[in-house]
Amino acid sequence: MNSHSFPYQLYLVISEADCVGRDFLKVAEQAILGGVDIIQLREKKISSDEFLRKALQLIEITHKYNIPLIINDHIEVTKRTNAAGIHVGNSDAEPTYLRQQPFFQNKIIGYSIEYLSQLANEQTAASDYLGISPVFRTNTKTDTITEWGLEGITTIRQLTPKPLVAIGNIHLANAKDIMKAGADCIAVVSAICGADDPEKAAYELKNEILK
Ligand code: TZP
Ligand code: MG
Repeated sequence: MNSHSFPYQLYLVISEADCVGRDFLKVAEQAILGGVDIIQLREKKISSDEFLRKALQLIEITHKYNIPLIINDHIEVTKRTNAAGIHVGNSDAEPTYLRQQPFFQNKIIGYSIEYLSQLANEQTAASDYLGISPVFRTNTKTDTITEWGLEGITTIRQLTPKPLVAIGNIHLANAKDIMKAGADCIAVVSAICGADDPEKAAYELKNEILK
């Protein structure tokens, strides 16, 4: 089922709202120059047309640098942009439903894990990577359930061979510990979008997890 390798270690999750006072496209480009390997556009509370408009702008940049663009929870925007994949949560469209559609057969499907019981379900089997959501509580997303912590990553690592993407309050000081606990990749919003210098922030994070 999972035919994708996941050769990404630093994952930027971006929205215009998280890049206050800045051009989110510039933030994305700087982040790529700093070492981000994969980007997710996660827009909430905007119309589908607006979401599509932003995704079409962002995919020009990700194409330029040959970086995959993942769309959060919006099937139409994923299809209309022919993005590299989609990320869904526990209460969004199911990976099994997506995978049966020809369009998604070779796309990257990410699936957030909020309960340990999800690991045994067919949704996990149908996805290409799992989001450990959140590893630490964060103000960026407050409607979360389990705070997995480092122990949670290690537990999940022992239960599945799927690539694990940790997200939630990850920054320079805890990034390496998260990888050591068993994550394959770290995903951040504010550590890059909220940094004075997004390129430098990405560069430092990448260096930290690779060393
Ligand atoms: N899913 C779980 S936590 C989170 C998402 C989208 C937000 C992470 O943001 P930050 O600023 O990196 O803590
Ligand atoms: Mg969702």
